[in-house]
Amino acid sequence: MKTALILGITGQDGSYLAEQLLAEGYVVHGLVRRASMFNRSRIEHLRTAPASGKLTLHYGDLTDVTSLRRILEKEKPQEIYHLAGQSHVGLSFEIPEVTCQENGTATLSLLEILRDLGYPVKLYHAASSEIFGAPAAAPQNEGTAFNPVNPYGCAKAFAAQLCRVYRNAYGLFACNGIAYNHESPRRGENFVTRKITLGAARIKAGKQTEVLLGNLDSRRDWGWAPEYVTAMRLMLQAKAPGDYVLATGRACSVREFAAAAFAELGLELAFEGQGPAELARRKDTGAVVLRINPKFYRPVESTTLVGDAALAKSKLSWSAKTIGPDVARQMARADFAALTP
Ligand code: G4F
Repeated sequence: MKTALILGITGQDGSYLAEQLLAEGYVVHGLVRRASMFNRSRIEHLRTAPASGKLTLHYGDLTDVTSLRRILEKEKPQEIYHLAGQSHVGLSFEIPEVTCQENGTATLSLLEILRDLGYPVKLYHAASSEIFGAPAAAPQNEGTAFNPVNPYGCAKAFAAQLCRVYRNAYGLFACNGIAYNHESPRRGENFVTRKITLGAARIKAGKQTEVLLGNLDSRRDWGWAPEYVTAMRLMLQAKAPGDYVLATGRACSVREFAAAAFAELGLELAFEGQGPAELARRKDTGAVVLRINPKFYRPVESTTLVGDAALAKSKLSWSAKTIGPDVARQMARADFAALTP
């Protein structure tokens, strides 16, 4: 029986990964930050499920090296999935130091613990397409040069490169999953996809009147989170450690994503900036207006982020199945279903 430790188990990816590992028969340990309010809604169902005896949560923090070391020495997981840290790119401009401590320095501390651990362990590190930032070419693959354009991307690039260093210098089985955006109904509500699908669902249910967004022309390679966590597990079952791009290979704009989500719920959508005459005409038909608020713009936007996951396909037999507008439709349906008894 394998034992895994998930850092970031209460997040979107951590919760799906815990489900998949428990279904595979793993014993799963998760690190949970102590907070005055419980933040375990995404894994609550696992704590009452038949396999709940195989799930143990530990209070701890990535930045608390001693407690992390203690948990590792006691539980001796063969696989560690490092998914924790401040993951909002826009917010990383506001809190760059916390972002770099949690995503950068804390990863280095973890690597240092693993270097000294007296038994073999495999590490999955959640790197990100944001390490490429403003890449010279699209699509990007594992050989594309790092060129981050925000504090979050800088921290992830630092941590991803250190995983490579520890792999080469100390033979650590460390893998970087260079994941592009991956979404689901468990996505945090301040990421653009969830903001859109939850907004559409609430408008449909008469609980909200408009959605305020930033850059509608921004394009992202959006996939389906449960598929991406499968790739994380597969990476640690491979014979040798490596880095893998996880992506759909297709990008769509925020505007297109929103159009798909709203259409799925039978709502007509008008975009601010469509021109006054067109906007007035659409409003007359009862269309919902999607408004722009400059506060959601970023000082610098990442560009042309679209991934080539050919290596994951050939080495892990993994490919993304759910792509951009389909992700939007599934999320919108799930959000509306959750609002309507
Ligand atoms: O949903 P987002 O905040 O995701 P972003 O910045 O691409 O980052 C996500 O994916 C990365 C790659 O996998 C991860 F590393 C990272 O941790 C995170 O999971 O924004 C997507 C796009 C951006 O271009 C943003 O400018 O949507 C644009 N956008 C437009 N209006 C907005 C909004 N983003 C947010 N969060 N909120 C808006 O109102």
